[in-house]
Amino acid sequence: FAHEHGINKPKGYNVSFHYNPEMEKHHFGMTHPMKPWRLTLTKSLVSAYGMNFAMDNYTARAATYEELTAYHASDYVDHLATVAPQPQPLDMENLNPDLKFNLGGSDCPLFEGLYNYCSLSGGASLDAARKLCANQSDIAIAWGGGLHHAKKAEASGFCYINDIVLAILQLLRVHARVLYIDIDVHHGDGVEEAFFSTDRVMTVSFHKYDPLNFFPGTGALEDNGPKSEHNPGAHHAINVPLNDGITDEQYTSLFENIITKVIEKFRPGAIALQCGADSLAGDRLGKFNLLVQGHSSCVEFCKKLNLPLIIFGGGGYTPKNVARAWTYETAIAIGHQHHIPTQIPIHTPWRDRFKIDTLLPTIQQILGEPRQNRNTQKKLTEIVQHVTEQLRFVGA
Ligand code: VJV
Ligand code: CA
Ligand code: ZN
Repeated sequence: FAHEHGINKPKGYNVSFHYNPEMEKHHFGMTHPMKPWRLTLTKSLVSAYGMNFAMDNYTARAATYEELTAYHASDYVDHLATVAPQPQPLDMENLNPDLKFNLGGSDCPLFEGLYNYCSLSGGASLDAARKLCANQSDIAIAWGGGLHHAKKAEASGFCYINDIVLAILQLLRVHARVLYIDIDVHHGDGVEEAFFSTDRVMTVSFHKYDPLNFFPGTGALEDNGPKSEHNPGAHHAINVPLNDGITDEQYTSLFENIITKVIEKFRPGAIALQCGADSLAGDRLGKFNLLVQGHSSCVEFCKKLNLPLIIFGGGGYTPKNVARAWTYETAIAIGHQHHIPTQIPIHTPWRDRFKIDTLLPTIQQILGEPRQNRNTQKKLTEIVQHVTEQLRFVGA
């Protein structure tokens, strides 16, 4: 069998895939939008395409207590490790939230096996980061990570442990500067906050911004890091606030324009890319008009920069769309995107869950009618102008 003899795996370019099937066994609650099962659907589609033969596949281990406390407060991690799971709430309102760490409310419920789930997500991202550090992977993929809202001592927005921060801390051991890019529809506030005071990490988040109506309400264009000129982190947070309905064309051009300028000035040694799939059209929480093509063009662009690249998952609340995007992005990582059939393989487990039998559905297939685009060209030009001005303060 050609596959099993590694004939499909090009020598000299390594992609590693870090995944643990135990993650899917955890449930946030019946109607909670976060479904760990989307990781199983993704893995099943990646395997159905045979992509596993072109990558190094690792069963991710759980992160240790010491690894988690490299960023998180030990009293918070202790609490996560020992707190009793609460009975699944019957409705959205929860009467007894543990206010100390923002645990136990409807966004961040205390479900069975929570600590295991958090450690597995952290372990996958740490393994991925270490493969890059050791020069054993050119691209390392951890779809179970990307939980960008978690704070040092607080859960937030479906996130408990910030696996991205843990992974970037590893990358900083061997790279002077790391660029963090976040295409989840939500603001990457937890990662921004963790590296607020350093000039060794630049964070760039693209997100829907509507402070009163959309979570987490931060990430305005003008928020670029500490205002004090004496703080090295000043100007090292870039925020790209967007409105509903943005299209592939607008998003791709904005992304390439901004990231090109950022790379030129910041000159990172490695890139960490959070690929939250809730920025896709048809997401349960997000309201953009992005297709798999537009979303994945960000991955393709980052790959072409030829820097060590770690890719995380993140949000994504319509599992079939999440699996399509993350599968296509896996194909980009291994360079198979132009060679794979767009029709979902007949032998794909849970094939019927995809409803539409193509990997690259059109906006009409997904939504019928696209969402109204509330992004004007004028606003997007203003954003690029502001970012360009911020970057004048960055670099030698
Ligand atoms: O908007 C919020 C916070 C509230 C309080 C809690 N209620 C339920 C909603 C309003 C102010 N939270 C956001 C959190 C989004 C997290 C996104 C995470 C990521 O994609 O960036 C990275 C993984 C929010 N939006 C929608 C919901 N929460 C939501 C939560 C539910 C729910 C329906 C919607 C929780 C439980 C149930 N339904 C049953
Ligand atoms: Ca984002
Ligand atoms: Zn999100």
